[in-house]
Amino acid sequence: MPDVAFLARAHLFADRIAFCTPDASHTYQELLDRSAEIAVELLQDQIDLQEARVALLVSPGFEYTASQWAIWRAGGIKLPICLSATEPEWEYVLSDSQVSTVIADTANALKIAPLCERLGVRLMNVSDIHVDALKDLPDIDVNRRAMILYTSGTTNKPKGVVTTHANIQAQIESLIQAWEWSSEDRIPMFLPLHHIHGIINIIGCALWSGAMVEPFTRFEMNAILKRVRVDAYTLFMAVPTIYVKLIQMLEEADDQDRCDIVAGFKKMRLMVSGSAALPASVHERWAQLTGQKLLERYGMTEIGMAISNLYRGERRPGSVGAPLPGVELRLKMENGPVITGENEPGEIQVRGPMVFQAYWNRSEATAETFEDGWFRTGDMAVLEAGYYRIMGRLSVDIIKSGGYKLSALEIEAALLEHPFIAECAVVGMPDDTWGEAVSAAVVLQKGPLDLMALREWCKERLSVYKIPQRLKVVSELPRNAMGKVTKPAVRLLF
Ligand code: MLC
Ligand code: AMP
Repeated sequence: MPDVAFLARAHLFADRIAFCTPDASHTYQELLDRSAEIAVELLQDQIDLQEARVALLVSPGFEYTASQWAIWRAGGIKLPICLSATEPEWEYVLSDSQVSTVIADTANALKIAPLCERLGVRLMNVSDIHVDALKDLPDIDVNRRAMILYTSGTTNKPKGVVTTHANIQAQIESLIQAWEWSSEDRIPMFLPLHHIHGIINIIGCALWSGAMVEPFTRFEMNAILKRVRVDAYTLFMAVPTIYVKLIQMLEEADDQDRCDIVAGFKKMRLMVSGSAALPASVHERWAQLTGQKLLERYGMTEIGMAISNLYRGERRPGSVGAPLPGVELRLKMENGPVITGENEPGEIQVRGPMVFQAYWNRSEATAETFEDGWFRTGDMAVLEAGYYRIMGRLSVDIIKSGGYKLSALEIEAALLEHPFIAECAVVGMPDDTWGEAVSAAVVLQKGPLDLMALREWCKERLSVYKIPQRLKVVSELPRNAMGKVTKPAVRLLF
């Protein structure tokens, strides 16, 4: 069986800069050396981690990636976790995936130490890792499991999406071919590194190509724009909310500022939007302001990227384009036939080497999500003049806010723990900035309760992007004859 290829790729670019920040830059050789050191520390006296789960709680950048490579080189499975999650959310993913070790940087190690102690999980502070002697590391088969990403869905709790090294390679190679990545590329990285957008499309593709990444701890607009003004980047990848925020900023900027920033965007060879629907109006406004036609693409944690507008060819506002290299795609009616023509909507189903292996420890959920070997995305689309247009989701319980996928059921379960709340229903309402805004209708058993108080209470329990942005107190929830809450009617309450 062939070995994983990321190490061989890195050797090709050993002297090139992989990561660059205002304080330091690091070459591919440094990544190789540092990852070997961390791998030795991870292994202690073992020769292979044999797919032990190692959680990663490190800010984006050189140490994050060196730790990721170390986990892989030592034979483990990488589990990146959300830096801003609450302790109960961390506890859930660490327990569900039976993590053996957490690698954290100093700030995050302090935060997660009590939980690690309580769960009996080894905690390694990456800043403290210095080994005197390296040792042989195991050969890693490409079909070994490499990563678990937790994704929210139609169940109350998030599920772990397991991908192998082969899946990850297929996801990366498809994008490199479609978008013509090269070692001359330079890209800012400001998305969270516990989701595929940042992990695969940005860091994964960049490092496979020998390109340079400038990491930011979050979307630090001013710092990023400072670099855009001096033509620091050839590529830019973001979620629609970020383009909305950038448009607002450009519209408010004075003429000179706008001119300088726009000049930087104009020179980039490609700007991509994804993770949520890009409204055609945002696509058009961005083109008016910067001359750049955004390339919209469609993907999902379970499959990587599946559909993309063309790098050299049409970029149609409101459409996601055509299947990417290596992706087999079909539209199918629920409990009905496969759609063969255009203009008939159906569920997007995907097959190919990029499709994930399984949900961690959930064989039933895994089986349910495949139909005749095709992965069911749960997204509806229609083919129009050769391009796919996303029409929405089969489930009303999935919300996309600022590119994060959220489960209405998970948020409802948390809200029901509030001592004042007797019943609740959560929906995503259309929102110009966030795409959808988490909106909660509640029936109180005690009161009063306003949005500010509810948000404050939620902060201990839910990541901030899951916390309701709208609240409606009602005397009863709309229900059908069976007594089930009807979400379309809940939407009408807002
Ligand atoms: C931040 N806030 C959010 C939010 N992000 N609220 C709702 N939804 C979100 N997504 C909150 C903040 O906590 C803060 O709350 C207030 O909104 C304003 O914060 P901000 O500082 O202005 O926001 P910012 O930090 O700039 O974050 C916006 C963002 C971020 C868009 C940069 O949400 C983000 O990085 N999203 C990308 C997520 C992602 O990578 N998804 C890809 C999944 S993979 P308060 O209370 O403090 O005021 C996938 C597959 C695929 O989908 O196809 O790619
Ligand atoms: P996640 O599960 O977090 O990986 O999010 C994947 C989901 O994001 C998909 O199932 C879609 O619902 C949504 N998505 C991703 N890209 C797009 C896009 N370009 N347009 C509309 N929805 C998208």
